[in-house]
Amino acid sequence: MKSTLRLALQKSGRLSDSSARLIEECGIHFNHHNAKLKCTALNFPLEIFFLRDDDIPGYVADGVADLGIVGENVVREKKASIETLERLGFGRCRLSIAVPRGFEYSSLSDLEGLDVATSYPSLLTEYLDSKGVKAEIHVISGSAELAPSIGLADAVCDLVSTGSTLLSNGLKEVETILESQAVLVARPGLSEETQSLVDQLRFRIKSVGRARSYKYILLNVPNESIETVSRILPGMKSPTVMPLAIDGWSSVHSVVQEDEFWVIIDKLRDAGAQGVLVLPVEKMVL
Ligand code: PRT
Ligand code: ZN
Repeated sequence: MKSTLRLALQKSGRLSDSSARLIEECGIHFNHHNAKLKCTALNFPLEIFFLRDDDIPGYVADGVADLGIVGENVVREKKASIETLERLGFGRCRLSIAVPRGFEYSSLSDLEGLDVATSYPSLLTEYLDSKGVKAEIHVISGSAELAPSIGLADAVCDLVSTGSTLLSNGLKEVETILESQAVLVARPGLSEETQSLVDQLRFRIKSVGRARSYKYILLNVPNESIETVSRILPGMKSPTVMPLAIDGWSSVHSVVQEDEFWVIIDKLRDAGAQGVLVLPVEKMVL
């Protein structure tokens, strides 16, 4: 029997849409109806399981699924024997300690002997131990940020992305324990056939990831500036240069990294570039 890859995704939550979109951008199509726990991809030997994020590391470690997409925070908290294959660039957040705004905080030792509420007891204990601080950890399953206002704890340790939840609960962030994002995880010791499917999927995921950080750029330049522009826009090998229908001008095509984009644009303008168009890159394969 031909082997099928089994991938666990979050059923419904912050990672669900981006995880499903990533698989679609890998050219793998599937019909997912909300009520279903499982579906089969139409054009790749892949079965997708939809689970609670907290269960994903365990299911992958136990071999119920071969791969999973889940937050690094969950992977690290659960300590399952799984391997992180790729960081996926979405679901970014940090696990932080926060205290009430009026708390005069100068260092972690200010938490000595106090009560801290969290859903991440293992990561918090590890962090406090590594700094030699002893605090009382109260495990709660969600909404840790409410704990200080109802007298349940003196501080919290929870995920933060924009910081607005902390702000609206009168808390301030004082320590970051972990920076997290969604990751692709796998069970070690896969069969050769399954491993080869994992490699194919990883190759596609990498191509999609690379493409996301690049933009395709087209611009018109006077011929005497082609050399300068080619130095500014090295592209993958070198830019494509094509003559325009009017004399003395060329169209230059290349790719640029998004985070360098605005610096590059200023240099191109100084070199006499005009009519700059910027397009998304769908995949960057080899
Ligand atoms: O039902 P299931 O168990 O599957 O989902 P869940 O409710 O446990 O998790 P979910 O969907 O909330 O989050 C899934 C994953 O998204 C987390 O494990 C993180 O890896 C990632 N992620 C990214 C976040 C956040 N950003 C985030 N902001 N997870 C939770 N939050 C919460 C945080 O707990 C706090 O309540 O959002 C609030 C803070 O947000 P800001 O923007 O106000 O700072
Ligand atoms: Zn969860």
